[in-house]
Amino acid sequence: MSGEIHISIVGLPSSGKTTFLAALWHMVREAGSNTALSFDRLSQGNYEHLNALAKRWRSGTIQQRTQVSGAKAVTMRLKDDDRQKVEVSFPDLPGEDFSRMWERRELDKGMLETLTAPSLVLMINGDTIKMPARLVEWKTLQRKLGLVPPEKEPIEWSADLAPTQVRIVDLLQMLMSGDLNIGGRRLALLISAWDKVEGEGQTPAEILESKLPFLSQYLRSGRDPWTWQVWGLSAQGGVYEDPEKDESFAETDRLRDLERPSDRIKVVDGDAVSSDITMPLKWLID
Ligand SMILES: Nc1nc2c(ncn2[C@@H]2O[C@H](COP(=O)(O)OP(=O)(O)OP(=O)(O)O)[C@@H](O)[C@H]2O)c(=O)[nH]1
Ligand SMILES: [Mg+2]
Repeated sequence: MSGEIHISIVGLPSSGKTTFLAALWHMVREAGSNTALSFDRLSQGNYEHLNALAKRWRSGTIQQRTQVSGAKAVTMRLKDDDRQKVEVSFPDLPGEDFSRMWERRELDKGMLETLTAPSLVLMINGDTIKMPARLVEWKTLQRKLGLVPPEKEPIEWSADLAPTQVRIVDLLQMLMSGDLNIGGRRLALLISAWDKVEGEGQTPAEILESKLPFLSQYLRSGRDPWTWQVWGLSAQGGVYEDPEKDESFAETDRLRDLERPSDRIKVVDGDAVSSDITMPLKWLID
């Protein structure tokens, strides 16, 4: 590996993209941290944005929603153990862009470069997976709870009622067709907010299988040439506080009390757990 590598981070709104970048930048800059990819040197560019994200992350404050007009490309110069250098650029895009792509079948020309990157990080927030409700069960439950008046109007279909995995599979198929089809690509699937799902005692592959069976089947079927792997990622280690809601949690205090901020991070690969948030990136560019 050498030169410049474009890695794009894709994911629906609030899937954890900006938090991932914040934790990554903090960790490669933290004194004494030991990661598969490490910080090489500053190159020309604007690090203010990354520094601001990392500062916010360290303080235990949730990231602001990325604004449609506020998309920023960030570039990091990293190196691996063999001192091979790589310049990784990640556009920090708002999830709304991906939602819009799905809902309106529109492709913003400005997103073309992002969407044709040979390596993708796909984030899915493990805490907010919208599961497909079996209609029959749903109806029965509603009736039992007395929520359905006898002759109620059917609820009109709207895009935001669609299950997470339906949107994701469709996005992945769009990435493999038409102008976006550049052939085989690598996909690192990160199930974020892992601290919220780990209590279920399942591996990331098992969560994929049980909570996102349609996505799992799509990827395993090999219908589209993805080389993929799944990780669990807790980029915060737990809940962070929203200053707009005046939140203050004991859990966040505990995270702030850890000796090194990077001790908050958990990257889960099968049964193996580490705090090396660069592992999925290392896999992507190897
Ligand atoms: N518990 C927990 N929550 C997390 C973690 N990582 C992200 N979140 C939460 O997920 C929400 C969304 O995170 P963001 O990083 O802003 O998501 P995004 O994909 O950049 O969202 P947009 O900019 O709107 O597209 C926030 O409320 C975070 O606190 C984590 O490791 N643990
Ligand atoms: Mg964001």
